[in-house]
Amino acid sequence: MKRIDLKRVTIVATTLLSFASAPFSLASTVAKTFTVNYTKAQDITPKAFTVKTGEKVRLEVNASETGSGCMSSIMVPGLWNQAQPLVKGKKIVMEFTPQKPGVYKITCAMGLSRGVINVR
Ligand SMILES: [Cu+2]
Repeated sequence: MKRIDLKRVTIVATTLLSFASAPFSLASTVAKTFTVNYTKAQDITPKAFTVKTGEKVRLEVNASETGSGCMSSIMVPGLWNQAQPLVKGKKIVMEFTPQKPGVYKITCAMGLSRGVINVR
């Protein structure tokens, strides 16, 4: 019969435990959640937000209609750089933590402005 290496078992158990607890201790919590609605006629509403530097923000976009043409995607250059397509019934979730104060535009993929996020 093989002898169980207790030291090794302890190391494995400790490693597993640290992985298990990591998502709770490392993930920062969302300080503010904003929900906006998208329609073709009104684009996004509301269109202006104020947040604090260093606080994690969650921006949820509910698309009531599927976007078409130029404004059919959404992004926040400098805060969320990957354009997301606006698709009816789908919720887009963007989470970011602004590091520098300033005025960040909410845009389409080409950079046309449709709203702002003021970071104080
Ligand atoms: Cu565009």
